[in-house]
Amino acid sequence: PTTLKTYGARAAAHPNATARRLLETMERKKTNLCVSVDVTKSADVLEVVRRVAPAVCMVKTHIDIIEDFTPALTAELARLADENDFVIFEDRKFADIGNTVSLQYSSGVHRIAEWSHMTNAHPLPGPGIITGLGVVGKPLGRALLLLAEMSSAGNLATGEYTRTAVRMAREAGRDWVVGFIAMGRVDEGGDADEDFLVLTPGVGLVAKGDKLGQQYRTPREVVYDSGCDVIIVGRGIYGVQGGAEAVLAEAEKYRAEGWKAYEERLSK
Ligand code: 5FU
Repeated sequence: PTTLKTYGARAAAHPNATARRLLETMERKKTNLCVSVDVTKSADVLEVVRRVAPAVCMVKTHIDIIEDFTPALTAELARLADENDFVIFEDRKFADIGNTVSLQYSSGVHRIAEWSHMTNAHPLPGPGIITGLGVVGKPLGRALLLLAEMSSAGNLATGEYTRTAVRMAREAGRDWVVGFIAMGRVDEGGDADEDFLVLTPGVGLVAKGDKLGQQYRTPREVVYDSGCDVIIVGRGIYGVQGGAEAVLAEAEKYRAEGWKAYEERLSK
């Protein structure tokens, strides 16, 4: 199964350029940590990203929360990604018909497809959402994730919905849909050479949740027990007390925990 293969071996066999880049970076930097930079000023985003860069394989953005957005921000993020060897994931959660999402992905103020290596979509509207985003993203070598599950209490992405999301990903092909937002290995039972990435938010070493339904598990629970590939951590890292120094130290703590859990999983 996928969970017993190294990130490096998976990189070598992957048909999608962005998935390959991510898996190679994970192997090279020994990190399965993605930091979610959910702050609302451009300078603060860049400050967090510069701090955590050595510890991450990926930086996740919500570009629509930035109050002072200009294209200089995304240009600088793209530059930092190349300089520091990480992948950018805009957590856009597209959820409309194919024609609309292709416009939302390519156009508007944010022009997401220009700078974000990876993005994600809800399978809710049906396969047209995958095709519509693919018209824009495939020629650029981008990658798409489907939200098969969510971390928040009471969410509706369960059971048959989750199974249908996995079926939609298989039908779309791994050269475009490279994996899932999920809480575990939703892709069990696939072909031997199938390789989906599972990226998992709701990760924290201290808090168990927030007041708005977020639910946290530890890196070990996510990577070792549940077989996920990438841990996504937001407030647990950028929200830590103690300023900029403490942010990198905290990121390094999550990186070490996530990597240890991965290494132990390989010899399960
Ligand atoms: F798809 C999902 C999900 O199911 N749960 C999430 O928490 C995405 N997220 C995102 O991960 C959410 O929008 C935040 O950007 C991030 C988690 O942040 P936290 O501060 O670690 O709770």
